[in-house]
Amino acid sequence: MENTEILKLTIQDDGVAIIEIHRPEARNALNLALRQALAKAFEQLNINDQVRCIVLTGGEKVFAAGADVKDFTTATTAQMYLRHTEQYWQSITDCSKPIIAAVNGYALGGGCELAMHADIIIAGQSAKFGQPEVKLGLMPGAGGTQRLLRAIGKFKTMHLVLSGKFIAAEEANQMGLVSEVVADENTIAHALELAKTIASFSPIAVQQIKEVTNLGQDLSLDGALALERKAFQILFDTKDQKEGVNAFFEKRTANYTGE
Ligand code: DAK
Repeated sequence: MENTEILKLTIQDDGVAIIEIHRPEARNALNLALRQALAKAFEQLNINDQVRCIVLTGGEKVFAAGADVKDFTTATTAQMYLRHTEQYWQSITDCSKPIIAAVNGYALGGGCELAMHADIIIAGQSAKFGQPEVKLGLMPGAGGTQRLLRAIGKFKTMHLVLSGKFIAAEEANQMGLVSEVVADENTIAHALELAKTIASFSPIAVQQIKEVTNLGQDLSLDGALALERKAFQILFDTKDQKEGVNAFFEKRTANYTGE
């Protein structure tokens, strides 16, 4: 697995991979190189059978302060278009394995959007979330308006994206923007523990759950329920499903092989 100066990758024996953004001098701002490295990391981890769950973090101090605004000082519309940075975000969206964002410190702009690409967000108590693009004469461009809308509803979203204000982890938790708030020093450890638990389950069941939950939110209820039912039925053709049920009755820990 490739480690770069700005992105550290670790794959543990328990099936958990850790991606750590490391640009402390710029508060982990997401420049082009970082976005490309993130995309590559997610693509690699997605096809690595040893990896069953991914923890994405910015380390102990800051998650990410957004896009690197130095890139914005002279950029033209055509240049911004031709960068096609949506392809890098898409590599994260396309990852079939569960992603847990472990957020300490600021998750702003593209950083908040990055956290929202995860499936579960664990926030340290001092974490701060926000979409301050409006203060720069801009607006969110990597899903901020739309993912917030789906997570916290119109009025909380409008409040955040129009005011640019930062909110604390507990407020974000109450809104439904994060999954859980923990003590700052426990954020990464807690995310790793949760990832380990998820990694111990059947990877097919886990990936079906992720796929159906994500697809379902943009479908009609009837369509989404049918999708869920079909995915549920498909799992009966896996060895893991039989192993899970047998292990329950044999009062032992299931050994899921991903078949
Ligand atoms: N970009 C570049 N450098 C940044 C940065 C950023 N976003 N945030 C911080 N830095 C740099 C600072 O310039 C400073 O550099 P030096 O002066 O030391 O050289 C260093 O990091 C430390 O920053 P501060 O001195 O400001 O540190 P503080 O702890 O006092 O404050 C802060 C931390 C994160 C609250 C503050 O730095 C801040 O407000 N940063 C800017 C946050 C922001 O506005 N973020 C939104 C950026 S716009 C797209 C998709 C998405 C996007 C764009 C396009 N497409 C699909 C095309 C996303 C846009 C954005 O995220």
